[in-house]
Amino acid sequence: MDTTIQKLHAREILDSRGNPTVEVECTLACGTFARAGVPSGASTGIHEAVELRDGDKKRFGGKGVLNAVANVNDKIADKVIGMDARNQVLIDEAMIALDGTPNKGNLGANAILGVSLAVSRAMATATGIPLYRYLGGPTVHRLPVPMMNIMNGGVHAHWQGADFQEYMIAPYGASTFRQALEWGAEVYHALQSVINKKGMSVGVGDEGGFAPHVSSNHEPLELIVEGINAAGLTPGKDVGVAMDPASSGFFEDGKYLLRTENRKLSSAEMVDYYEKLVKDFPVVLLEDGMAEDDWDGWKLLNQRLGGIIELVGDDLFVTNVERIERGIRENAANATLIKLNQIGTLTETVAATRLAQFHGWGAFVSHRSGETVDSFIADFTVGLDTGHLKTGAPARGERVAKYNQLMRIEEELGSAATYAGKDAFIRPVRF
Ligand code: 2PG
Ligand code: MG
Repeated sequence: MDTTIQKLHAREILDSRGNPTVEVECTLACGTFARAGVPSGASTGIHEAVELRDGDKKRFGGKGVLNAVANVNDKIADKVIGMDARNQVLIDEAMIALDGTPNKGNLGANAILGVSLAVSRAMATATGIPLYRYLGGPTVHRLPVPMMNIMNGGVHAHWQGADFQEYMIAPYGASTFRQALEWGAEVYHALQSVINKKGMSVGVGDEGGFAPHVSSNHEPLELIVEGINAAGLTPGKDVGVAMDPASSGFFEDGKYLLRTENRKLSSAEMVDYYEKLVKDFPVVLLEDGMAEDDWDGWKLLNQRLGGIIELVGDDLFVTNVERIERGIRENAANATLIKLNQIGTLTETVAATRLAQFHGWGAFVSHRSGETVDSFIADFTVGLDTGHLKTGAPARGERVAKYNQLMRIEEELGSAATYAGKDAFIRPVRF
């Protein structure tokens, strides 16, 4: 079978927010064809790889990606066509070298990632091996806990809801992935009724979670606990909760600014705030509790809560091995978020995931707030056996595309499939 890359073609498509993004198609000499879509964040960390946007205000308010598309169709195609799709690492390295910057600012991480993912999917398709198995090998069999974001705030709700960006449910008490998803959808709908009955808005944010006006950042947790109970499940036992405050977004002049509560907190006070939430609610995971460069705040948070719950760095680590290494050295967290487009190639994303796993850290795979229907991260999560992922509410096509793919994988694995459940989390002390 000839797996030489014969053709690469990129185009501009729309993402789930109606903004342009990159889609790449790859054709191999044997005739195999595959396509990949690139996601896009809103609460992007300042240390992330560069998402190349045209800046031409006459198109999409400057958000066009025609330059990134041209970079694939011209420069990257020139380099990569003729290479063997078996050599993922060499292909990714060739693109990194061609870009020549530390942050992919030249070609754009959105251009590079589209090619990286399309090539690996083409190779998996050519071999007839499902993508999750191509990525993970013959022994993969564990389905992740779907961390469903059912209440949205922060920038994902245009600062109309809570200051905290994401409130997730973790149905770790289920016995299969399918059951976990069923519970999640039931809680989502029960929460909708709870919110509706209170006369609050049931409009949703960018990731499909409800985004009503609230007067504090613990109110969403109260509503969610009510929703879990209303769905006939037990908070803490069947379903836990998790949060991504995305606190870099409300860190100003060295203080955490909670607009809904009219309060400004120091790092130490913010840690106290989280400690109380963890005491009052069945929280199992907290992502980006502290801001992207507040290393001292992170260390304090990890001292206080790192032995009880999973503390995930997103903007802090940006899927970058150098930043994760520093986090491990300085004991600043116990888990890292994993987002393919924060770093820009499959090879580097796998390296970041493995680094965390080798050190006993959690690796929590994530979608972006701007998504396509590409479900690559579903296969990636099973292949790399990360035990948990977040990909939004159990609603909206671009979010359920990933959850539905995981149900297909579970079905295909049949009796070999297991569900990560409580083992998904790095600090099971809570349970
Ligand atoms: C996050 C993500 C995904 P965004 O902060 O974790 O939920 O948001 O894609 O906007 O960075
Ligand atoms: Mg985050």
